[in-house]
Amino acid sequence: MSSKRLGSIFGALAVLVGLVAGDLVATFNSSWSSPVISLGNRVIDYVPSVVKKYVIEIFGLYDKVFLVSLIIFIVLAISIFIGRAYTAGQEKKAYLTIAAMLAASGVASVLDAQANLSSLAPTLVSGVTTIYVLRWLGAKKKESEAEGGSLTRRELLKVGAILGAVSISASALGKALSQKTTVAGERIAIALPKPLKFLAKPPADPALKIPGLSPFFTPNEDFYRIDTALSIPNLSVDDWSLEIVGMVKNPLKFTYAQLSARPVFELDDTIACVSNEIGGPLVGNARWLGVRLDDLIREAQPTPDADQIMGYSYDGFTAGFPLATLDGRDAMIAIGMNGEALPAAHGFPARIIVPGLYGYVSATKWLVRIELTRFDKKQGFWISRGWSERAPIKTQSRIDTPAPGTQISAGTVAIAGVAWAPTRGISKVEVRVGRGPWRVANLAEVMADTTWRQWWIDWDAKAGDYIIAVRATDGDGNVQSEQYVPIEPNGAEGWHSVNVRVLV
Ligand SMILES: Nc1nc2c(c(=O)[nH]1)N[C@H]1C(S)=C(S)[C@@H](COP(=O)(O)O)O[C@H]1N2
Ligand SMILES: [Mo]
Repeated sequence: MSSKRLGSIFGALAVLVGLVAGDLVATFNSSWSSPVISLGNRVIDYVPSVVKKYVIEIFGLYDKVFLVSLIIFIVLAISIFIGRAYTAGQEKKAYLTIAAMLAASGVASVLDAQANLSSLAPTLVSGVTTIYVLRWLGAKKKESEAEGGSLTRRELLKVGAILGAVSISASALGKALSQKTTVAGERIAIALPKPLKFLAKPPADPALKIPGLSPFFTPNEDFYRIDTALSIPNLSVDDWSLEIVGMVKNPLKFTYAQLSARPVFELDDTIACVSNEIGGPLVGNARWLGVRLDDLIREAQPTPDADQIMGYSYDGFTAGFPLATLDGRDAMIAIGMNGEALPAAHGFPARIIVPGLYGYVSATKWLVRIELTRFDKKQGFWISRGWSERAPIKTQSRIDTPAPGTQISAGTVAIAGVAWAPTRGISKVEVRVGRGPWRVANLAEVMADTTWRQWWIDWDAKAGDYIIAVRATDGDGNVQSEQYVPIEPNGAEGWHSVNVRVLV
């Protein structure tokens, strides 16, 4: 085998085993992260302002995997370089490159939100392991050469198998350890406090009769997830606390037990992401359980010049909204979602929910601190990245069924979907098929203006190709406008439409 090739394999093996070792060590302490995750976190911090247009691609549901893969790919490319240098006898070059990688990873690690100096541990372990494995491989090679031959394919396979087995067991051990230390079990065991008054059960859900229509309550496992977290924060209620600080006369601090011992109430509220495209899936409705935010803020006694409420996540994310938003609406610190403790992905153990505001300016998950401050002093995470400082949810409507591009057979077809405009409510939804007239759709009964409203209409479909469009009117009488406006900087506008083919 050529020395170059051998070098590539040595480098890749050494760095891979090093990374696995770093990952394993990262599970030992909640303020430590795997080097790859820390590097990814820094990409998320700094890249969006440069490639603003692609933010949703970066933070969307699937592309975190892409980001992590990209980092691993780059690291592997560098590791091949390291291995080749080492086997070519340029040990200094190899060590310097390793040192540079460690420096990058070390800097990335100490910049994590909960990091301290000890957070360098995974990086150091990765580095030491990499160097150790590289030297071990180098020694094996020399051994074979001293015996007059060179490392055979067979020997190399053996070496690779040993390292593979070590890595696989180490990462399995890491998984087992991190599962043991996750709060999954603790979350299930939590008995949520009872509200003074339970909200009534909503009227019969039309989605039961209309296939394809979104159910009124989005099940937690289907609820959209958007955040900048590469690994979901794993917070135990035993260590968790929430402080209310900043421009207040009476700073407050609550443990989980103290917070959930306060009066709690239920709220049916639809939350939406500003990055939701027309007709997109980044919106959901839930029955939230929580503590009134206005009561807490009043108790903290904001100073007269405070004008912004900033939520801080455990992982460093921030979102701020006007103090004046607390105009009597049911903003809350939520601890429950659809009858369960908040799922880990949705902010366990506590998050903010403010009816009528997009998530990026309000809905801080893994909430640990609320700061009263001023807009001219502090900006939330997305504001310096080009998104609007104030962002009420715009009136939107979506066709759930028929799905775009489907072929349906002629006859009576249900056209149905959801429309939302929290906190204004929805007063009318109209549907247009082809060049036909706007027809007023049936609206599900709802109990609050903070939720979406399901709508449906029967269509006597005849053979042909059609474009179906929908528009909603909010509770203030404003009709959703046709003019397309992109999601940046404060939410998309325009009508949702789908094309369908009706067959005879
Ligand atoms: N800690 C934290 N909270 C966050 C975010 C985040 O990136 N980190 N994203 C916000 C955004 S942009 C949205 S749209 C909502 C989404 O909430 P969900 O994931 O529960 O649907 O959470 C908000 N809260
Ligand atoms: Mo969002």
